[in-house]
This record gives sequence, structure tokens and C-alpha cells, in this order.
Amino acid sequence: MVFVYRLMKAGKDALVSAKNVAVLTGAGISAESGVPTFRGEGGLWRNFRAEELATPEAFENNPKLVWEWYDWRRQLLKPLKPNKGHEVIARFEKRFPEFLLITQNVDGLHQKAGNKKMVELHGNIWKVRCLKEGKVTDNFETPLSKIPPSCECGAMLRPHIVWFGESLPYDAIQTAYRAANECDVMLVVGTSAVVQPAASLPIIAKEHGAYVIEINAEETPISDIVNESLIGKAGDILPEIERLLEM
Ligand code: BV8
Repeated sequence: MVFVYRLMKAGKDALVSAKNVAVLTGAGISAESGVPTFRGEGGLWRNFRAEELATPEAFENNPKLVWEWYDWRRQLLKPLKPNKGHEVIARFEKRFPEFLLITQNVDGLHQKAGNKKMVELHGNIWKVRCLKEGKVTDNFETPLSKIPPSCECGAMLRPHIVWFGESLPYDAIQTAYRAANECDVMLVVGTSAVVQPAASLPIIAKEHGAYVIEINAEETPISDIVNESLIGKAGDILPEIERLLEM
């Protein structure tokens, strides 16, 4: 059992008085829903050479292989549900006058939990984009009947996901930078804080005077920089923090 008494009085006071809260999440928030993380034990990067697959070059060279990886992940994701950690973050959206959820995750579980004020920095595994028209549409077909899938126009579809070396959606990253500059508190949940530019958001927040609280199963490269680093499972710690705020 994790005891969040380690959320110091300063952390509680910062959250109680916060007018503007930003939350940055990574794969760790979805781990307790059964979604494999990228870099942890048994993570996606290990079993599927994902570093090579999540690139435009890999897709250019072998769209079928890249789509098989995403089809496999979509089949894995389909039955999964948000966990307690997602649900607390969804309730936090209503608790604070200004709130933004910034997620690196592509699994759609935050939307299922009810978050609306959010940006997806790395896209969404349930959206596809036409290579010819650039049109983005929802696609929940699991498993895919045709790999790679085609648009009605006949052109190939790609996952609407940001691969390594690709720019993040302009509006999403600008909104995230604004939130990092303006928030009073930033919660950083379940990210290894290695992928840029997402990993710079907690630093920007700290530099602008926000109180930054990290929640992670282990230490990360930003653990020494944040105001508080709470080590444990997000699904345990977030409900504890919510309870603490009720007291
Ligand atoms: C860009 C899509 C620029 C695929 C992903 C050198 C220095 C700095 C930057 C770079 C560099 N070389 C290259 C770059 C840029 C590169 C980058 O950052 N590389 C890193 C690896 C060094 N970044 C990019 O390419 C980005 N684009 O920079 O464009 C540009 C400029 C001009 C013109 C053109 C381009 C694009 C980055 C997006 C890449 N796409 N995914 C897919 O998902 O299919 S990244 C991938 O990693 C995922 O999207 C994921 O969101 C992201 C981050 O991973 P995490 O979410 O943190 O997950 P991870 O498994 O790593 O960690 C899980 C954590 O949870 C762990 O800490 C664990 O302890 C914790 N945990 C586990 N269980 C729990 C838990 N915590 C709490 N509770 C639990 N129960």
C-alpha cells in the first residue's frame, strides 16, 4: 500500500489553492488497465523492435509490418478500460477552475474516463489519416479486415500517430506549452520523461514557478528536478491524493 503522506504539506496546499492545474501523462497511467508500457519490462519497445517500427521510414519501407504492429496493439487495447488513476484525472478536470490534460498516450483511455479538456501530443491509435488527402477519420475496426487499410479514395491510410522524427500537432504542443507556462501545479504521471518535446514540459512548468509533482513507479530523469516525486502506482497514489484534498 502506498502512503501518500509523502505528499508534503506544501504539495497539498499547492493543490488546494491551485486555480490552474496541468496534468502530463505517459504510458504508466494506462499500465494498470493492462496496456503494455514502452520501456518497462515486457514493454512494447522490447518485443517488437518498436523504435524501428514507429518511424516514417519503417512505414515507407514496410507499411504492412507497421500496420500489423498497430493492429496487434488495437486488438490488445479494444477490451481494456480506464483504471482508478484515469478516473481521478477525469474528476480533477471538474475540480479546478482551469485544467488541461496533456497526454503522450495514444490509447484513448482518458477520453473513455471522461476527460474533454485535453490534448494528445502523439496522436491516437483509433484514428487514421489518408496519405493522399491528409483527411483524419476515426477507425475502430479490430482486427483490420485489410492490411494496410485504404481510404475510400483508394490511397493508403496510415495511423494518425506521431512517429519519431515527425513534428507534433502544432495546436496540441502550443496548447501544452501555454499550460506549462501558466499552471500553478503540474502533475506528471507515468512517463519515463525521455521523449521530447513532451519531457521538457515539466521543466518549463517548474521554471515558471509551478509546483510539480511526479507520480511514477520508479525514479526518472526529472525526479530530482520536480518539487515532489511520489514513487508508487498511479492507481494507488492518485486516489490517495484526491482523498487528501477532501480532508
Ligand atoms: C520531434 C508513437 C522534431 C509511436 C512515440 C535527442 C535529444 C532530444 C530529442 C531527440 C533526440 N534525438 C531524437 C529526438 C527527438 C525524439 C526523441 O525525443 N527521442 C528520444 C527517444 C531521445 N522525438 C521525436 O522524434 C518527436 N518529434 O522531436 O520532432 C522535429 C523538429 C522539426 C522537424 C521535424 C521533427 C516525436 C516523439 C513522438 C514519438 N512517438 N510514440 C506509438 O506510440 O506507436 S513516443 C512513445 O514514447 C510513446 O508515444 C510514449 O507516449 C512516449 C513516451 O513514453 P512514456 O509514455 O513515458 O512511456 P514509457 O514506457 O517510456 O514509460 C512508462 C513510465 O511509466 C515509466 O517511467 C514507468 O516507471 C512508469 N510506470 C509504469 N507503471 C506505472 C508507472 N507509473 C505509475 N504507475 C504505474 N502503474
